[in-house]
Amino acid sequence: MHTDLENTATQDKSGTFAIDAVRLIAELNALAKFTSVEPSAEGTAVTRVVFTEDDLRARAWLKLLATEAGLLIREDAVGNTFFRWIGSEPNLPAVATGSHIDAIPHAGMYDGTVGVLGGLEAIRALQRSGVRPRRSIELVLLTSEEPTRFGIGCLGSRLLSGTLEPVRADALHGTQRGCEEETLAEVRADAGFTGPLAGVRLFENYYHAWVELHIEQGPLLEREDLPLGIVTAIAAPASYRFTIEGIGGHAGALLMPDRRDALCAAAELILSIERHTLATGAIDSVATVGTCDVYPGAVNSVPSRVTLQLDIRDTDPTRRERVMQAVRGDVEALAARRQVHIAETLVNADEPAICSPHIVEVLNEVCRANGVAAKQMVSRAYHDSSFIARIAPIAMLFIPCRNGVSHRPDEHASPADIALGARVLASALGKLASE
Ligand code: HGY
Ligand code: MN
Ligand code: MN
Repeated sequence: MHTDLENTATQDKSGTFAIDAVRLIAELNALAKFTSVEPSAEGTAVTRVVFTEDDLRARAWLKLLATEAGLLIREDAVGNTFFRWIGSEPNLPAVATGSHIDAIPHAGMYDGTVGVLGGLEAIRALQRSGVRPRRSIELVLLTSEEPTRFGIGCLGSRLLSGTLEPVRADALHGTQRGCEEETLAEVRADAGFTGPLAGVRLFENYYHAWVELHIEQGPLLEREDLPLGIVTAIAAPASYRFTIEGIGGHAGALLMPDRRDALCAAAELILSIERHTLATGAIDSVATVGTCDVYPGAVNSVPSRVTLQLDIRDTDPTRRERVMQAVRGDVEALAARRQVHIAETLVNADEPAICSPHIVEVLNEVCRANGVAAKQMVSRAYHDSSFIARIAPIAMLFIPCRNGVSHRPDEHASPADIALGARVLASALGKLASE
């Protein structure tokens, strides 16, 4: 016999659960303090790179909160951490929610953390309401959603879903300057995560349903004055590394006609990427060269080697590939003209993730019951849900972020929007866990 969530006395009329917004916001502010960056005039700057002291301290703090909530904790070999509330029928596939707490350098305090702490508060709200879900409900902290340290995003969820080979993952080297020698295998072991990565993978339909709460990281909800978005698809991310090798030399003595300047060639390559992306005429085609490492990096030395990291995305992977083909044509011509060598390395090229129509409908039902208008939308940011989608039906809930800003210290979501997102999440998890 399982408790029918719909008739629980402690729910309010719309079948939703009271969120302790004060506690949730306080916990978000507390989590934001696990960072090494100086306070920024623009807002609460956070840098929390995976497996750094800040990350490990934040994980330990989160485990204390989860223990207080009576959740069972499991960590896998790459640090994905599972906080389970056992249901009345524990052998059924669980319902899960979660996100990430790692943050890129000088980022904001809401990207990922709203999904982790909002998910925890959603579970506590369900607990406070007195329900006992049929299916267990699990909060998941996913390791290294950001590509900062190892150059590939969603490391933990890729391994969970079998999208990244364990051997390749452990051999990944650091991509941050001065960390090129470290490997994931060493870094995760130093952080206390040992054991074979092959044991991380979860089987198909390990979860009955997965819902991730996240800030939109774009301007649409705020522009349309809507408090919630329901994601129907997640754009297809890809990333590449380009190494340009020329000939270095003395900035004074090496004459211009004799130069094979790697940085000038890199500049042409970056503009080629921008030009071909704009040329698609599609608003969903985006490309960014976010890092440019110049060697030897001295003002009076002609650059002999440059490494670029390209992040290119589209809702249509074939259109994304057409841009890459056009860039490759330019690369060939520019390498010949400038007599430099340009090597392209594929890091990842993923398909878009399609959300489960059933879970999308459950989210819409909950929004209707709460009298909340929600926008059906595509996510242009990628998320761990992109890869959980390979092994379970997923959907995402978005809340607005001020001016659509993210990955910056002035990233901001309002307490009211965060609380509403957690409230709708709680109701959806409760419904899905009673299926
Ligand atoms: O880059 C992304 O889309 C995500 O925020 N890591
Ligand atoms: Mn991010
Ligand atoms: Mn994120």
